[in-house]
Amino acid sequence: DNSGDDRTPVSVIGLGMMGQALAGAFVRAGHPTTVWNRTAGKADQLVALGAREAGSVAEAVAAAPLTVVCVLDETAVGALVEPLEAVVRGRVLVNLTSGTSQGARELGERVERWGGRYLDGAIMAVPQAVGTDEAVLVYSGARDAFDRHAEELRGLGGSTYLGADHGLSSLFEAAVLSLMWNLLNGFLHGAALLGAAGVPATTFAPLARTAIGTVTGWLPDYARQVDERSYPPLDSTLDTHLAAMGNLVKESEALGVGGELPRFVQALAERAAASGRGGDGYAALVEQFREP
Ligand code: FVH
Repeated sequence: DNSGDDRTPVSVIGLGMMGQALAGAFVRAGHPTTVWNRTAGKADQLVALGAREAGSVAEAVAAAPLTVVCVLDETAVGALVEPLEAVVRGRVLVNLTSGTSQGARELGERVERWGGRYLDGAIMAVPQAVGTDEAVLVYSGARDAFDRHAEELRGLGGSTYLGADHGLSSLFEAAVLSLMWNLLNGFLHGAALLGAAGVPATTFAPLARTAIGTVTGWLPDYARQVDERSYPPLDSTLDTHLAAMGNLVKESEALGVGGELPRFVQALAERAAASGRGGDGYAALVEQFREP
């Protein structure tokens, strides 16, 4: 039954691309939904679908036991939350804005000092995926608030509770973004190399997908080695990788393709080898990140 009669009212602060998608998912799931955005006009479509537009952030928060905030950055969140001391008591604030773990902890401390419950979260999905199982959302902070609103949050996508530390969601988001950017940079560097020889990126893409799949399969063993801080070579040694890294640097230079990325990778491996890890497996490079 999506009539809205028995559904928990929710509020959404921030109606950028992501906020619109979040509010839209709540409206479609039948939740009486109150929305607010700094700039007027962005609520119109949602209002046409049945949402109510609040005149202020405080009015929006007061309208529901659960408020989701999704704006540009944590500085904007800090300013929006400032006047909420009087209304947040007994309510749950979920912040899905990208930020830092320290910022999340400070905001959590502030909201809970005011008598509210705070969940920090991260969305690992594009707006189009919100409301489907393809969207991955993670939350950290007040467990009771996560449990109380599990059904509402589940309506936004697959939801995972990470732990009581408010900072965990931001840390997971940072780790996933690091992974994605490094993966994409590797693909784009490879595409530039092949492009210099006239090979289109579309020809490279299928092989790149296979290589990413192969690396994905290595992750469980690498993760175990990282946790155990022990790196016996599983496939090849760092010294073998180092030789091939030299080829990548040479190819990049010969073809006039930016060499910063391969030189950085080579420098990490050289440092590891110089510290006596040349006979270890690739996962030993984690020590170069742990102790830069
Ligand atoms: N879009 C995506 O794919 C992702 C994926 C995963 C993580 N995010 C994060 O979500 C946050 C919002 O992103 P967004 O895509 O909705 O961003 P915009 O479309 O640019 O909308 C930004 C909204 O923030 C409002 N805003 C900005 N500054 C302030 C402020 N000082 N006070 C109040 N509101 C502010 C802005 O309002 P307006 O410009 O319309 O008045 C928009 O509503 C972000 O953290 C992503 O990293 C997105």
